[in-house]
Amino acid sequence: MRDKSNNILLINPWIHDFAAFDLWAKPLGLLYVGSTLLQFGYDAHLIDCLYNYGYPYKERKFGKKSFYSEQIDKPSIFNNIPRTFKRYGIPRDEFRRRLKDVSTPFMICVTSHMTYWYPGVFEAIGIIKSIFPSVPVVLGGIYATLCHEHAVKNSGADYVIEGAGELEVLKLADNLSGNSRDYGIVRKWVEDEMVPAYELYPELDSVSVITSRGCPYRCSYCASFLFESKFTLRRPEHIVAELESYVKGYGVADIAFFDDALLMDPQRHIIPILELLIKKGICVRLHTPNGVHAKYIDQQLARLLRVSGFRTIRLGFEGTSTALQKASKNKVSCRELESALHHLREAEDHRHVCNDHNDTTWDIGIYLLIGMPGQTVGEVVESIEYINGLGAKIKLAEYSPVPGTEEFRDASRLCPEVVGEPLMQNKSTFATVGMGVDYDTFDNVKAMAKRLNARLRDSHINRELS
Ligand code: B12
Repeated sequence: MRDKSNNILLINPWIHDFAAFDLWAKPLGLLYVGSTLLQFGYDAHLIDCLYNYGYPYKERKFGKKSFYSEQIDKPSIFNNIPRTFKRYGIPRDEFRRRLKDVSTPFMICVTSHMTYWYPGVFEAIGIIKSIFPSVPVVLGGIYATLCHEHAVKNSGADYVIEGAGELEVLKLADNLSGNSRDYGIVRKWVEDEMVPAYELYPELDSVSVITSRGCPYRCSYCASFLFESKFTLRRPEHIVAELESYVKGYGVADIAFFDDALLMDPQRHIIPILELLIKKGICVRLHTPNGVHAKYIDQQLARLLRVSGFRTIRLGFEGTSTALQKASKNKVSCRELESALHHLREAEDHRHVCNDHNDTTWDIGIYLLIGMPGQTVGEVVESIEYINGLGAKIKLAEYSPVPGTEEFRDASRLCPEVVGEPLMQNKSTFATVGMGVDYDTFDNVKAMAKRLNARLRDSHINRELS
């Protein structure tokens, strides 16, 4: 064993973007990496630039938050976008102060999320290097995986690791510190026992969780398969024990599921999870900020979602165009969407497990992907009107071209810059330059959806009052 520092520093960097909201987001990948390091003998310390650490933020519905933010200069490539650009997260000086407060680590792990958020990653690495010039910096996560070469060339990290990082980081830490061990044991623990290292936060009012890895679907616009080629489900008892520990141990009020396919194989997975949550009387608001598959929502599942305490449900929908439905390998048809909505509405009369809560509303919205290559404005408008006609809330999701996906090829033909410059993969940017549709048109489409949602809200309120 080494006699030097045993400390590893974990960093969740800032977001640089036009907009960012905290949908109960925690850097899950980094927390899993941290959990592995802690389990196998290292000390870990976390600086999460997106945690508020006492800085002001606005509270939104169901514990959602706005991040603390400061306006910064736009990268020049965004000059034609008439919106302000911000650094979301703690001030730079706070980050510096926190780095100086930790005892010198022997390795620093930095995570990354959206590919187009790399400037926040680079900024963090630059500051880290100015304070700890000789400590190796390891970069992993979504950007590091999807834009590996870009990260190797430009990030300033000493190591850039692709894909799942638990084992790789432990091997590297062992290597740097002269340790050796049986990685079969580690692999087994990662598969069966691991939970994210939430103990690294001073306090928590919400957490995000993942109950499965990978995705059995191969949607043409999604890169999930590049992170995990296999779809694996965790054991329901293990998941419920984890959720219970957050509610009882930290007193969290909100839990968000970050799975790619939460409802897949319902009889084996989500149904036993929800039944167990209900049986144990665990009272917490549950959310799926990531869209779920409407086709699995039948009467039984809708009631269980309701009774177990789900408050935010987002259904993924590729639009009314059959060509786009095909691009998602027919993940959801109009008929399936209508049927799911029907069951969810019918389930609304059921009380959920926290009967002491006065506010029992649930927030159901339908994600509609806009700005896909080949998608026309007419198709988008038709889909918006269709969703509104179903009496459902429209949540527009602007398309981000994701490297490694089938759709990326088409996107790069329309806008070659997306290949070499990840900033051009920003969902806001693409709407402006990529598809030959101008920014105003997208703004008008967004305004239309907003208007229809407002009208729908008013009609619900009127119905409740009458
Ligand atoms: C949950 C999720 C969200 C959540 C939360 C996001 C967040 N801020 O955390 C919500 C719903 C908010 C969201 C929103 C969006 N998302 Co999203 N999301 C995901 C999803 C499904 C899971 C991410 C996750 O938490 N995985 C679980 C953890 C455990 O995995 P992980 O973070 O990858 O960590 C592992 C490794 O990466 C690695 N690792 C991580 N950190 C580190 C650090 C070190 C040092 C090392 C060595 C390794 C390492 O090890 C970890 C453990 O194995 C991914 C798909 C996917 N499967 O990755 C898409 C994904 C990231 N999202 C994507 C997209 C397109 C979007 C949206 C643009 C969709 C839209 N149009 O609105 C928005 C963008 C939001 C914004 N403000 O710009 C794209 C990426 C786009 C891009 N260009 O980067 C993905 C890849 C899906 C896709 N379409 O391919 N998303």
